[in-house]
This record gives sequence, structure tokens and C-alpha cells, in this order.
Amino acid sequence: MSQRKQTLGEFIIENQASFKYTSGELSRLINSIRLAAKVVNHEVNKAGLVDILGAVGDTNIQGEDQQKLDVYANEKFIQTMTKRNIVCGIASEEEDDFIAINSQDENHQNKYVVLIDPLDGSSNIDVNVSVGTIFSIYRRVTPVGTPVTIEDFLQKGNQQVAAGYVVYGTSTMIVYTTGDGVNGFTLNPAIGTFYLSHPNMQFPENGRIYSVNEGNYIHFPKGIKDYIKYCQMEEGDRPYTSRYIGSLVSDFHRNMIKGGIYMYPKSSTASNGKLRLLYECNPMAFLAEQANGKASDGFERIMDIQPTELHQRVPFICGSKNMVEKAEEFMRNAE
Ligand code: AHM
Ligand code: MG
Repeated sequence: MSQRKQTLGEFIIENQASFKYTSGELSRLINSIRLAAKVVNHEVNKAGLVDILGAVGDTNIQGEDQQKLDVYANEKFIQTMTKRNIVCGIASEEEDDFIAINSQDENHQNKYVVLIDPLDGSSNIDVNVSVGTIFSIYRRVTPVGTPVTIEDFLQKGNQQVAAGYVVYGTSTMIVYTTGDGVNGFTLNPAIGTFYLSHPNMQFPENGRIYSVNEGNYIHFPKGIKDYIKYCQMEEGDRPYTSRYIGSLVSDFHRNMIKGGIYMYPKSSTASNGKLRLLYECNPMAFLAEQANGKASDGFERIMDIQPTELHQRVPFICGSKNMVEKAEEFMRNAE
């Protein structure tokens, strides 16, 4: 008989002792993300009913205004983490500036800041394609008990304490790391519980999938163009398969399971690409490295880049180690 799977709640409690800093605060924080993810999941799953329940801007049966899902997700994650009083600051892709929590209360002892992309790939919502939430957690660098400052958020990715994503796909999963490997939990929607379904996830060292928006090919740097041609060449295990959902979380998730590379390079129209260092690239890079993969801007490790602003963008190449290294080789050779 198969053993009953561990729930996310049980996993968090059991692994609390192995965190570097064990006050229980990080466990509570991950728990609150789990809770908000369930609420957002419920709403995302209703997206197709929008014509029946009322479109954005309409008023629903309870008299509440219908919201765009990315705005809704942003509010839910911020509310959940704020109300439970477990973080001292939040920065969100949806907000212009960071939010300081409890900054008037000198007794608050919260140590963690969260950076979040509440609903990544939200343009996919209208066409029933998977979207995700991405989060990244750091210890503050300014003294506990004082209001957080921008310094607490502009930390290098290598300082992350935890990172993860929720993928609202054919099933809903939470995948996260606290620096001790990557584990994936699948939601059983009938009872609202996440179960450990993917313990110790690992990128295969080699893969056969490349994910890039090839419509932008003409604008890509020479190194990326050369690497794409290499992927398409008939030689050894090539040509590779091209798969691009246009939803970072889903493309990453598939590549981690099957082996592959995701690229959002710079281009002649966007000098740093599109993706945000703090909300998208750093958390995905931490997960990738914890799963035996790699993440780079083409030349440098993503997690070693010193951020200079909250909404900074960087070129992003991420996935199976040998594939990322090959792409980097093409970038160097094209210099
Ligand atoms: P978003 O934060 O505005 O949703 O943008 C991020 C998304 C990623 O999920 C995805 O990989 C990428 O943008 C797709 O961009 P493009 O349509 O330019 O290929
Ligand atoms: Mg995004």
C-alpha cells in the first residue's frame, strides 16, 4: 500500500529545525504564502466565468467590484502577509515603491522582507493558459524595530533565504526552496490541501528543449542568434525542441522536469530584456541553482548582480547547467 503523502503544512513544521535561523518566523511566512495562493487559485480558476459572473469593472452579486486578476492577486498576497504581522516590508512588481509594515511600531521584531510578482504572465489569463506567482525572501539588513529602507530590498540574489513560485496550471503547485533543495507540492482542490508530490526536484544536466520568444530573433544579440542556430542544427541529439508558453513560471517548471533552457535576452529594442531582476530572475535563479541548474545574464551569475533599483530588468538565461554554459560560450565568442 502506498504511504500517505506529506502535506505542505507538515513539511514546513518538520523542516523548520533545519532553517539557518529558527525562530519560526520564516515558517509562518511560507504558511501565509500557502494560504494566499489558495485564495488566488480559487479566483484564477474562475477566470473563464468572467462573462457569466461579470467583467472587470462590473459589480458582482455581493456588490463588490470585479477586479483584474493581477490586481486581485497583488492585494491578496499583501493583505495576507501584512495582517499576519510576519514581515517588515514587501516590494511587488505591481507597486511603484516598497511597502513598510509596522513602521510606526517600535516593538515590531519582524526580520524578513518579501519581493513578489503576484501574477506573472497575466496576459495569458484571458486565453486559459497557466500563470504563476513568484516570491523571494530576504532577511532585512537594517536594524530590527526600525522602518525598512530601500537597502533591505536591493540585496544580491545570493542573500536570499527562500524563494519559490506557485503555478496555476492543469493542477496548482507550490515549488520552493529554503536553500536546501527544491520541493514541489500539488494542491488537492477537493480538500484544499497541498501534498508533497515532487520531492528534491532537479534539472537534468542536459536537456533538449529551448524556450525563447523567437519572434524577437532579428533584435537579439549575435551570441543568442548563434546559440539558437546551434539548437536547430542537425547534429548529435539536436535539433532540440522549441517550447515557449510565454509564462515564465510554466516554462521554467517544464524545463526543470524535462531538461531545457529558458532565455529572455536583451535586444535592440530592450537593452536589458524584459524580466525583473528582483521579482522574477533572482527567485528563479535561486531555485535553478538549488535544483542543480544555472542562471546567468549571458556573462555573469544572476545572483551576483548588485541591484540598483527595485524594478530593474536583466537579460535572463536559465535552466539545465550544460545548456546554459553552452549559451554563455556563444555569448563570449560573439563579443
Ligand atoms: P509580466 O510580468 O508582465 O507578466 O511579464 C513576464 C512574462 C513572463 O512570464 C514571460 O516569460 C514573458 O513575460 C513573455 O514575454 P514575451 O511575450 O515578450 O515573450
Ligand atoms: Mg512578471
